[in-house]
Amino acid sequence: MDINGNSGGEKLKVLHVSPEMAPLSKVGGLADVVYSLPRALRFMGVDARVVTPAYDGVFDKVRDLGWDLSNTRKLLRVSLNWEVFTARVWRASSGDHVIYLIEQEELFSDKSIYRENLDLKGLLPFAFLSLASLELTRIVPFNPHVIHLHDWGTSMTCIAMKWHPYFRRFAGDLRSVFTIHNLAHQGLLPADHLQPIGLHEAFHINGVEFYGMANLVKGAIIGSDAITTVSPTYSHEIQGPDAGMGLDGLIRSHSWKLKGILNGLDTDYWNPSTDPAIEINFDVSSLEQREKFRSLFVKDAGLDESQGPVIGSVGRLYPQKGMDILIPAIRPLIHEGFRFIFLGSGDPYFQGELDQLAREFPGRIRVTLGYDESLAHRIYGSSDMFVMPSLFEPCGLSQLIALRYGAVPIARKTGGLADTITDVHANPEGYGYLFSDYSSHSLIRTCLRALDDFKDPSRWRDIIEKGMKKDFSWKNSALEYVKLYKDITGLKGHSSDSSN
Ligand code: NHF
Repeated sequence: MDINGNSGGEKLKVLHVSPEMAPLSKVGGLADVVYSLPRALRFMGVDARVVTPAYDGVFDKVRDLGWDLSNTRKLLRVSLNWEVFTARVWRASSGDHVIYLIEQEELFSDKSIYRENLDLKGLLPFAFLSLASLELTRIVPFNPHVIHLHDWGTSMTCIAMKWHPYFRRFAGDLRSVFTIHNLAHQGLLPADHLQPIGLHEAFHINGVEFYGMANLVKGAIIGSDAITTVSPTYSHEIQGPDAGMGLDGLIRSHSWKLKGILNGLDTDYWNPSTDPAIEINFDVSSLEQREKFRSLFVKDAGLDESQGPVIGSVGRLYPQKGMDILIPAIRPLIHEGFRFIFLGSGDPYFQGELDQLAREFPGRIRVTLGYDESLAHRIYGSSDMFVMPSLFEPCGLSQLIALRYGAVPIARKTGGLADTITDVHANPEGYGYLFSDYSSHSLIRTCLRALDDFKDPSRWRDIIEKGMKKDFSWKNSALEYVKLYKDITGLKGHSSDSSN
């Protein structure tokens, strides 16, 4: 393969299938990856495209972004639950980045994307997207070598390529990659949901069967040509009982086709020197500008003007994110002089606890429930420290953003956090703080370690600079995906191929 991803003259073609893609639709980090990975791949000469649903409001967003949009006038038809569903296919493009948008009002009306309960009605949109993506390769002039699937919601594509009476014919030349972004979501269904989506032949011990239920991720682990997960450490953790969530044995026996590839960051979008959400832009060589922005923002946010550090937190308020060790740590840390700024939503219990703390400590903790993209940017650009005490973290994008924006991460040593943060006290080149034990006590001790360093301005500046200089762009990770695609397709390059 040459540097442009061209393999012996033929361009590698990859279709990414995902229920969410930023900035058109987003629930979590998956949406960001599906936007930025294909762009990075295109930069390497791979023709990487995306197929994703056109939920309500998506066309307006495409227009607002100034992307091109055209109706391909092609229709997709897939029969599910003894009914034929028809969808229109739109082609959106931003520069050379091509996205196929599937418009199906009945199935893709729910903007919240994932439902609490995976009943048949909740499953059909995902089944449609999974199967229609295969059909798409026949009706648009794009015939991929690889179909790249993301999480349980699109796992039915490779399950169908193996066990669906009609869709198994697609397995011929097409290879599949299944990426696990979060093994906590496995697409667990009652077995009788399989017949209506045509996947009943997959219901056996070497297919999707899982203690009498159907487990879609299990089927994809077996059915795909390659499995990836979003950091090397998480790829090891899911082979053990804690993070394996019941699938560790199966994953161990398929580890020959498993690879951990770290997610990258869209460094054009997440750039503190050009970010329009930040009133005073800065970079690593102008940290005094950051300091000015910090003073401005801390005041605006209603925090008092004391000397202690501000800890930022942006993300979903779920147990996975370590909220149950973070919340009990807040009071003692406030007494040590810390201030907090939270942005997120999720579990009503955690929301209530944070609200209560905000009432108890006005000026010391500011809580915004919900999501506000511009506020998120400002929190990254102004906090002294950024906390991520996750129970598990497949990759995590927030710590990468925090590093780039000069907020020093304090995180639990798990998954992608362990792969991307080097502890200041474990390594002279360190630029963050890690702890292993999942407890409020360890978290507090780690914050106090950071506080000691914070009190020494030149040391603190050095730590910030080291973090800001780290390169977490997609460059290296996209190259690893290119290698993987080549391996599974057998599309070998020239002998001069630098990536071989
Ligand atoms: O970064 C995108 C994201 C990860 O750690 C994150 C997670 C879900 O939990 O790959 O997926």
